[in-house]
Amino acid sequence: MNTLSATLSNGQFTLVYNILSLGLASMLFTSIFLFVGRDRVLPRYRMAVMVSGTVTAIATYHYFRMFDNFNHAFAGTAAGLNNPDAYNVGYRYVDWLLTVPLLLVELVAVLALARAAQSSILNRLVPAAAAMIILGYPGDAKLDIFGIAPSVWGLLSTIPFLYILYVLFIELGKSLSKQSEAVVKKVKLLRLLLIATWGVYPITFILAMGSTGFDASRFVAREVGYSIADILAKCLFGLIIFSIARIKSAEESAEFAKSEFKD
Ligand code: RET
Repeated sequence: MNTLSATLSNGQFTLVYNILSLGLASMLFTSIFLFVGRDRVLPRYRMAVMVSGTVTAIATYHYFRMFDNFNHAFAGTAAGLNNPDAYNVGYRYVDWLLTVPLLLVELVAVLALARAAQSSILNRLVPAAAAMIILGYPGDAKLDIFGIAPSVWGLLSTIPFLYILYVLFIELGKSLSKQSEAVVKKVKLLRLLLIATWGVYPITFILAMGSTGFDASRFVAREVGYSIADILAKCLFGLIIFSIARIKSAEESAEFAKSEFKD
């Protein structure tokens, strides 16, 4: 049943193998760094750092599953044998379902907003994030639900996606006036990273759409796109959260600043 494009070349196999391996290493060691570094911020910021570490720890597990699953499905590549149907994109979606709400929690937690503002923002962001991912899954997995095309699932998923961006940029922007200049600078960097990396997911989705059957180059584009976006959206994002927590800790406690920073 496999046509030629249904077979990964050796180069394509190695590329996906390496990118999943890089993803696994990035998630694992960022988790260790964040858990070990938890005490290098004031207690009120520890939750944000712990949640960041939990996000990368959850992703470590899923990257391990994906790596294993990829090897299983494509181990016969050198001999021209593939079993693309055995590759399960569901691991990514379960990973996102757990980690995207947590990423939003860590962002809000590090700002240490008043409790009411915090829950009002999260009560809107978390359901929207869940809807975005649940609606995207049938499109990526090419499930036949009521004959709805993958592109339509993608479009439906884009509605909560745009809503999340709106809340983050407009609503959260209002709370920034209460933060110091150094923190505002970092948070703006964080938002820029967020839009740049979160934007990669729908673009990757579109690149991978197209044909109904398995297509090697689309498959490779999807795995590379999602993996790079994941490394930036989870690891780099978590490390910037850690750095914001340290700046805020130093601003709020002279004793902390003295013990952690030279000047
Ligand atoms: C999908 C389907 C197509 C439309 C859109 C999508 C958006 C996905 C996003 C995922 C973010 C994941 C993150 C994971 C890190 O842990 C589902 C691909 C808009 C934005 C940040």
